[in-house]
Amino acid sequence: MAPSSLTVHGMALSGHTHRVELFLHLLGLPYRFIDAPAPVRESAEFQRINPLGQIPVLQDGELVLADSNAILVYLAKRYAPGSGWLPDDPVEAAQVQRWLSLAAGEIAFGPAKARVGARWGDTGMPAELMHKLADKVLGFMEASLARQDFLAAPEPTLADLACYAYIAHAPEGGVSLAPYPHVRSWIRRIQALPNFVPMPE
Ligand SMILES: N[C@@H](CCC(=O)N[C@@H](CS)C(=O)NCC(=O)O)C(=O)O
Repeated sequence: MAPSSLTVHGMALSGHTHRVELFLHLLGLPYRFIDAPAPVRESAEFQRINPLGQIPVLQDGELVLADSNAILVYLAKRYAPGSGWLPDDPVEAAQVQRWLSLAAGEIAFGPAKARVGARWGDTGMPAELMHKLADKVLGFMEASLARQDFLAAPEPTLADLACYAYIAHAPEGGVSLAPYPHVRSWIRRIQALPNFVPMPE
């Protein structure tokens, strides 16, 4: 199905935004990007499209959809139905959901928050907790990627896209990837996908 007109509200240094832009690039879907820094997100106009005041938000014609992982699911179902991005196999589908939950939980509050703390200042979370979450999720990722090339299935899925940016950029938050060789190989495999776009350093 051809897109009506896709718009992403986001920020270039947001890993949540990056996963959406990455998937749009991998699918070859053109879109308009609207920058939404804090003053924009706090405006009444923006809060009409996402009352939580968060980016990313996708607009597709009349549809307005917030939450990066929800947007990935929508794009897969709408523009890549039946593809491996969101597998039908019950176990693989469950594994994708597990990693989407980790992306919204341990990864968001671990390595992603540690990066925010290092780059932009106080996160309101103790550094020790962020690093503990990062170690926990990276250890689990390392064990999973020792068994197969991608997180949820033998081929890349939404799970890999949702987890990529904040793991690849974890060193910006003082989280070293040196102890995780399988994670580092996985990062290179994602970067080798056709039409991959990086998140700026
Ligand atoms: N669950 C949301 C989280 C998005 C999120 O935390 N976005 C950050 C930027 S990376 C944001 O908008 N923060 C502003 C705020 O929470 O007020 C998603 O996956 O889209």
